[in-house]
Amino acid sequence: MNKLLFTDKLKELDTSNKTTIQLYNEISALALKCGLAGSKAVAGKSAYYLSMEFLIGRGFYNNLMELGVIEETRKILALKGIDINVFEEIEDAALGNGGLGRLAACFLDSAAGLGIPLHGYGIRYKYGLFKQAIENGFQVELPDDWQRFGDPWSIRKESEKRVIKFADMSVTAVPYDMPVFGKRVNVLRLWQAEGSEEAQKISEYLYPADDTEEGKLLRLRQEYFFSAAAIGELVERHAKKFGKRFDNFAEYNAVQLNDTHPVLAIAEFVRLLTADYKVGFADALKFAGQTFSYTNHTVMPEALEFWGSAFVRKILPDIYAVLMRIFLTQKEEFNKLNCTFEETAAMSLYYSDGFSMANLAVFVCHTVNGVAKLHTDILKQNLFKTAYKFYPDKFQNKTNGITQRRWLMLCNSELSELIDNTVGSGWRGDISGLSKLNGQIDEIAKAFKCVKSEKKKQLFEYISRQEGIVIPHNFIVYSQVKRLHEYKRQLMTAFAILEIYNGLKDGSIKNFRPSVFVFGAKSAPSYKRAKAIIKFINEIAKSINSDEQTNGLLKVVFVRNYNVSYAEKIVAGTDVSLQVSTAGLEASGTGNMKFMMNGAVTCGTMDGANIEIAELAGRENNYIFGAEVDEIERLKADGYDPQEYIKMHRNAVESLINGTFSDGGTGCFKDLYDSLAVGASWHKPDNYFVLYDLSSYKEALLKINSDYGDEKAFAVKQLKNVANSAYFSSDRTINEYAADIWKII
Ligand code: 26Q
Repeated sequence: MNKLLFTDKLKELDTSNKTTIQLYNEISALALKCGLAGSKAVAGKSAYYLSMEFLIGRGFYNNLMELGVIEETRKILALKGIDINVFEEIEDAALGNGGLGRLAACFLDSAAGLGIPLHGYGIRYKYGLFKQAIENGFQVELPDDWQRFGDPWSIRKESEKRVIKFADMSVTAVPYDMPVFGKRVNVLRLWQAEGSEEAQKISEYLYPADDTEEGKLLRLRQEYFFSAAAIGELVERHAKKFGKRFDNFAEYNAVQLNDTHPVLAIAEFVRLLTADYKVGFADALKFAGQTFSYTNHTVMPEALEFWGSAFVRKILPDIYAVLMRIFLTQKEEFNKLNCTFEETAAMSLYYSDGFSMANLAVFVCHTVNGVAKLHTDILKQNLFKTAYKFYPDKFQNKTNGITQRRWLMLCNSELSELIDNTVGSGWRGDISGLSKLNGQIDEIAKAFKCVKSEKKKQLFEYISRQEGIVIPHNFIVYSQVKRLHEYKRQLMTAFAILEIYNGLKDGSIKNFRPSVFVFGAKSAPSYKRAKAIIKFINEIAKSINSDEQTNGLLKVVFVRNYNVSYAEKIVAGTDVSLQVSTAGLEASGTGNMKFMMNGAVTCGTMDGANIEIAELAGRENNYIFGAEVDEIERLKADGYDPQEYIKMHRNAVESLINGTFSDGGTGCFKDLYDSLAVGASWHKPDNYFVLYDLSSYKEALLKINSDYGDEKAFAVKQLKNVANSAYFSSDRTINEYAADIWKII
């Protein structure tokens, strides 16, 4: 990057009479040009991250920071009378649903930062994750037309387009490259579908993590479309260099499959090698095994991709044939291994007349990883138990991480400066330096408190502008921001708030310090109960916020359209991070890490990475409550009956059906009530143990509230979290992938 060239050009830029969008496009284009100046290709091995989602967030500030010119840009623009913050009106690209997509973005950032050649492959959706409006307390979805501001960070590579063939149509895949800046410049290559109207539909919109059958065919097309484009390109590039020799393919290419969504890439690789390059089937499958590795991100059965065989045969007959052939190979191998009938069934890629993408991935890939210690253990003991018995060496843990560049340096420059002033700025280059803070915590507790107050003030100002809710500066901030799902238990937080509110009203809770609960969450559009929970929280917020007897003590905010940019503000301005999933169900969580790094204590269950957070920052510096995995298993085995808990929490639970809150006549609150009391669809009553954990949750929240009274001691707890958060940098995670899975460092 030629910084001087950039700043000179920026100084020369005529900014008069230009709209914010014009300026945004011009400055971005300039930075892009300067940023690309130093990029170079690698001669050796590269890794490729195939993902249906990249939740990159706003590129402008992050890219300027990575290029090392954000401060100069701020100053130069200020001289021209422009506040750099005006570009916040440019919305961020939300090409992902949640954790899995954001992780992909953090990984790309870390790899570039570390100088590791890792490139992303995905889909350039015309519409990203829907924008969320709240009308009368209900979620309403609006299209996210993110390209309407232009897309100055992408470069269309017309000459590198490819044709992807389905039985009933051909589609052109046109690559758009987004550079990822750091020690080296890597590329996120997103494919756009072009051709007939039908063809264009393939990259029209992102699936909003739904578990419905609707539109499944289009999703299958999406998955094949981008996997085939990526694999086609890698294979062709290799063939150009080495002729028809593929025994060395894995010496140059490592392909990471981000969950089951891109797993068809394996079949496409085998199809290509056998059909176009005359490689024998067994060899092609062997080379695939050397090349591919698979990450599992969820144990929820409805999120594991399973394709009906008629579906696949109809639009991808050659892929169908390859899958069947891999299935035969599996059967032979399982016979040799003397697997029982049950064991064979458990590992088969083909059953119930369909294909399990998870079983295909586990069979072929050289490595399978979970995303937190507990999650990997669950994969070994439950989901992939049989495969673990026969192929134990395939399994690894890679606890997730987050990039400290976006999630600390960019979103919390005040805390970053305090760290600089305390231990020097070495941590900016090597995050492990954060741990030096451990020796100085007492000394900086007061200064930390000031930083937190400042970040809370900024958050409150933003919330007041966006949501029209005013929060006084002294409020403790408890936040639960993540996708809305029953297993994440936002409903449990809602009930806990109601009980605290009732306790304040009837005087049973005394000495309560003013607190605000901040929620941010999108629900999949067709997930009825999740949408009902959003309405319920909004009804509670309306009623509590307008109660003058208590609203000096308790407030509830449901922020609209929670996204990466909102998250940057919330993680910095939060005191207490709520991570309360049913034990065993949250694979890792990554929001928990962002909050920790910004000095929030975790109020959470022993689930996902919470366990590792509590281990590293000290259980005494966090608030762990609720049933652990063993206990949940036992409850399930013994037949859990929530009736006695419904009685115990009657006031809160019955507010769903006794008219305290209105669901606008939809009956959706009654559905929620039924899901707790009698079960719903294929769920047992209180399937996620909301009522079982509610009492201990409320106690934990009240304990935090009381501990907060000792300001110094509480700041020390928060700082202990900051000081021990380096492990959760995605730099550490990516180094582990690069060394243990891709073997490129
Ligand atoms: C499946 C079928 C049809 C349509 C959509 C989907 C689908 C889409 C997205 C299924 C799952 C997802 C996303 C899963 C996800 O985000 N998992 C999260 O991954 C994070 C990163 O590893 C973890 O931290 C979270 O715990 C995990 O929930």
